[in-house]
Amino acid sequence: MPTLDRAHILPEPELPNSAELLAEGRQLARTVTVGSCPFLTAYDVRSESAYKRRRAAEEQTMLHAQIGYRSLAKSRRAYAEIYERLTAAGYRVDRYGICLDWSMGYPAAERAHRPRGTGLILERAEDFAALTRAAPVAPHFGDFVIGTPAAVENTAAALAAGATSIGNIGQYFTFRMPGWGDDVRTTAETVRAMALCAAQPVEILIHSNLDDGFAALFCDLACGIGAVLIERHIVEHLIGGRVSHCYGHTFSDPLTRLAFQRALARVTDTPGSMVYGNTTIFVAGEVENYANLASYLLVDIVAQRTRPTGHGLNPVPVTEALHIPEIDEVVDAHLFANRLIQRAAGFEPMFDLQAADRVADRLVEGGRRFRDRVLSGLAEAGIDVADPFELLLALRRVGAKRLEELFGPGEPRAGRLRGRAPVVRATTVAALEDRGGALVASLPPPDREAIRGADLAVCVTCTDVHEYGKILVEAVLRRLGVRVVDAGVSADPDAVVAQAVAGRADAIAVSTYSGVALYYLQALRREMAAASLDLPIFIGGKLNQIVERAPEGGSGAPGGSSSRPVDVGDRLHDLGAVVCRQVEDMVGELLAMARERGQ
Ligand code: B12
Repeated sequence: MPTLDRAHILPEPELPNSAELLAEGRQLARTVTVGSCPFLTAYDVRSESAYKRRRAAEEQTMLHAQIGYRSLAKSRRAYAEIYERLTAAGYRVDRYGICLDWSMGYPAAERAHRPRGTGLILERAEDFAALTRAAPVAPHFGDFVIGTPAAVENTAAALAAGATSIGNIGQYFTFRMPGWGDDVRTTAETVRAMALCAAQPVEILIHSNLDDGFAALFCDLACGIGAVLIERHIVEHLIGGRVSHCYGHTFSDPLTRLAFQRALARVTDTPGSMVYGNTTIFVAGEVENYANLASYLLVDIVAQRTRPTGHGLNPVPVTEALHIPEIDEVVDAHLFANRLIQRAAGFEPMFDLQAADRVADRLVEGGRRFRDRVLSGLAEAGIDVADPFELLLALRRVGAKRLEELFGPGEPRAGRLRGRAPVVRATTVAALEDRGGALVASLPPPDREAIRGADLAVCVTCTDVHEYGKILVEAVLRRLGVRVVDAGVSADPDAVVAQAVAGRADAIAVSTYSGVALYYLQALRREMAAASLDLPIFIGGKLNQIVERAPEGGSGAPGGSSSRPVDVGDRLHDLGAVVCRQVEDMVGELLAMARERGQ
């Protein structure tokens, strides 16, 4: 396998200087400081980490609710109402994860004409404080603040609003906003923003959701612990801040979920931000989702009781897979969680913590090996791994898959995912591969052979960080003998068209989840017309968008003021796309194409 080379990773003759970026961030800390907010006042603490340490010492289980609606008024109502209703029921919500829209990552001055997703947009710095003023609950600005081109301005607004937990380093590594290609600026702003946090007189938790970052894509869970160690190296050793980790979305196996928490406790003593709900196991049925909720929360409750790490636990509303949960649904999930915490009191003796610790041993050992190999491999390639800017940008550009292939701690094994036997198998990517295999195996053999014999090629892409739909589609195509032309992740339509042309694709497959389905398809159609390319388009995922009013002149730019996204499947169909609610819909079309070719 070819090794890494600086000339390919960082070809720019000149890059921003880390020492200057750090100095600028520190300088800014003279004027930008942590403002007051009801949470800090009510609990008489200077930061959330002090609160977390206190609660952990009292052996209290903390809870995290995720909120963020397009409308600020509704988000403020949620901030107040969830707190009031849980307090009235005799319970407590410790923190709110404020789910900003991804378009908040564009610098404010450039936001007006950019696309938008489905989340909360705070137009002015005062809006951050208007939200945190609404109740004595710790504000956690965990998305699209640090790690984006708007990192400094958003971090300053979050600090001034009294937030002392701000993220997200995980997103820095994987997220790219549509039309934004300047990763040098994104990285420079990220380093400045982290220096601004590190220079505060109170402890700021620089949050990283591992699942938002590389961890969701690693096939070896030990690489997730490796990512924690690499991020500690950057944030704590090179920048002087404190990094606080979140995991959970993709941790579906109870034993490894528990083991990961215990491994994390061994490699860092900074309080964790939250353990995210296991969202990837949620299905359409609300009743079934109560079982899903209980299955992962019980593990998390026992984990915190037996080894408190300061994380808030996140009960995911049972409607999460269907829509952005309403206020009532968030309250219900928290009532459920509080009751479960009470009922879980007698469960600890039934857990085999030694079994979890044996897995944790392997995670920690493998994670350390991964960190060491990544850092020495990058150093050999000519990257200065003591320079936070260089190291961040190099990691982002090399990406999770290649890092794991080159430096994963597992033994090399031909034919395995990433070419290695994992130290501890991560469930998600492997499960998608298995699902793809099962789907193909279930097809009638003549259909499989017809597609196999047709020599088809499909250009596959996804519009945002959600990559699982793409991985599943690729797994199915590969097993059907269809050549995959990979147009990458978070790819802009012009790049997809270029890739489809270069790879002589017979169709384009788009997976999309970020609430821009219509906008994206319209842009893709324009690019295809410009390149005189006429191919079938398969589109699947979360096919919705906030549409303010019927788009005029066919521009389709996403609207702003209405609050809920709507399904745009019919409109995608009218634009000539094959709307795929499941992968089988694409397979049927491929079969028709294959038969046509065979005639
Ligand atoms: C996993 C997940 C994540 C992971 C993604 C990991 C990764 N690297 O891929 C992580 C944690 C990173 C994530 C992040 C976010 N997420 Co998310 N995420 C999900 C989740 C739980 C599952 C989506 C998924 O991957 N499913 C797996 C696929 C294989 O299954 P499926 O969706 O059922 O798809 C089927 C078909 O649609 C089809 N299919 C899919 N694509 C295609 C394409 C083609 C061509 C074909 C033929 C078929 C096809 O295949 C499947 C089988 O039939 C959904 C909620 C849900 N349960 O759907 C939210 C969800 C998609 N996320 C959401 C949001 C808002 C976000 C964030 C913006 C939140 C935030 N503010 O931070 C961030 C994104 C930014 C970032 N960098 O962090 C929202 C989207 C809202 C909307 N559009 O209305 C959802 C719906 C959650 C919610 N209820 O609010 N997320």
